[in-house]
Amino acid sequence: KIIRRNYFQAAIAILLLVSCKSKEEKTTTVTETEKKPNIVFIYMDDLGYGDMSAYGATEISTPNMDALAEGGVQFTNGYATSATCTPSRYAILTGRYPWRNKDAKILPGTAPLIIDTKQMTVPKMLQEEGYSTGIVGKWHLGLGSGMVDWNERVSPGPNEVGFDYSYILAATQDRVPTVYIKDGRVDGLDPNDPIEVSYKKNFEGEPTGLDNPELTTMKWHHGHNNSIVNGIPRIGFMKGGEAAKWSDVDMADHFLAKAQQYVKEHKNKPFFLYYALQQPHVPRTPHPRFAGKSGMGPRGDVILEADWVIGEFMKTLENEGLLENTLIVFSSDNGPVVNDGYYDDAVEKLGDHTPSGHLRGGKYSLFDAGTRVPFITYWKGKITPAKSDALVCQVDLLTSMAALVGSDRTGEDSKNLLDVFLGKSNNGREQLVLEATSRTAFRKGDWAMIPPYKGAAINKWVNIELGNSNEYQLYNLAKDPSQRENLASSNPEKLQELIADFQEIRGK
Ligand code: NG6
Ligand code: CA
Repeated sequence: KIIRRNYFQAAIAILLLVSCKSKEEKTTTVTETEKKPNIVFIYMDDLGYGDMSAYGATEISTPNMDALAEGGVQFTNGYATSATCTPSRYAILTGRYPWRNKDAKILPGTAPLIIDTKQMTVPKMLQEEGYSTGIVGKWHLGLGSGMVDWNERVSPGPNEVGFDYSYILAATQDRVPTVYIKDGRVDGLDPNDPIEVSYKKNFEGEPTGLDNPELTTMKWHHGHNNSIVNGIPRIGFMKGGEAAKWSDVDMADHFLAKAQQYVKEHKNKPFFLYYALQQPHVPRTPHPRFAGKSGMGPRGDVILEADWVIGEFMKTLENEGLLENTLIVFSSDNGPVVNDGYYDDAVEKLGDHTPSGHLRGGKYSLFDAGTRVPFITYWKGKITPAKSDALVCQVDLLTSMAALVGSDRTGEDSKNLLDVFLGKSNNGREQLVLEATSRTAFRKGDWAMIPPYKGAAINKWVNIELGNSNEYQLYNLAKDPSQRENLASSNPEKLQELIADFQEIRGK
């Protein structure tokens, strides 16, 4: 009997070896004998290409973000799909261009979930490969399927599209409901003080930013004049849920603690953590430890706060012995904006800082600063530090991460750029469709093409050039990264080439 068992065990061992071998040939990166790496996406909200010292900022210092850039691959042509949040977040999770989904635009806090629960996502793919999956931070992809009762479990949401654990803010820091939601339930809700939320009308007797400016500690500039929470007027109306309301100044610490706890609790099994910070989106509410520290007003202060948070999070990975087995992808969901609806000194105290760096435009823009963002991959001991000018996009992460962990899942618009992300190759994408508030443009090689669009050239509220023009625009980004010289009429062949390729993907 014993001998038979030994034979049996030996046979299994041989089978395992053989299957390892064939897997190895197929994928190269992770063999069955190696523990699969943890994957962490650190995703900033509205951090611009020029907001980090590693990307050229001289007026602000971001040592912890820079450490990722200096120890990893720092991409200089790394893109979000979109110049606003919801569509970029849709794409990073689904590997699908957001303009394929008509609902992928800036969502109110009451919008239904816009990811189909049958859709493949990064966390679902990783669940299939045995990963624990968690999200901490900003969601902004909708919740529920229509009429949400915030006093019941809200679903479908992150848990239904691949996350085992979710601790989120529903939409944005400036939108109601201003509460955290843990696995679909409002955290800390007192059942005797139910929450009501509306984006249509106020609840009787509730103060608003419009009617009660005397109750606000931060003044609204445009929009943002509905319900007041913690002295800050928000978008949308909310009543009740007093005990569950978040503290804005503690949000960074709060999410950090959740992210650290997640890492500690899941370190024995491969995990994926999508850590979506809220900075430097409005309202900018630095913890008092950081208030005034940048000399640039709250926008600079929350960038310093976020930098500190990232340093603390990295320390946790290090102390838990996980750094050598964790791939970190750091990026931002869209380009920068200085005044996004509140008087918060961001404009007055900006000084010589240029959040867009040398790029044109910003958040909401089809010019490059709308979508070209800081983009870094970091893996201690595995990635050789380098700067890469390969064209990469967040939409590529699904297929690339699948290749990393040995899954054959792919995303509809997601390219396998694993070797580029690991710094072994410089062969990025050839082309990329860019999106800004439902308009699209095209990048191919060094060239950027913006079709004609009606609408204002500049959004005066936020003071950003949107890219709208009656003419086609064509720029050579290698020679003219600031998109100053429109070459459409002097280079009609290039223009036609880009229009044709663009239309093939985008449809006419
Ligand atoms: C806009 C808001 C802006 C910001 C943005 C979403 C107004 C006037 N402006 O509608 O402040 O919240 O939506 O930003 O309400 S994003 O980064 O989540 O896309
Ligand atoms: Ca954003």
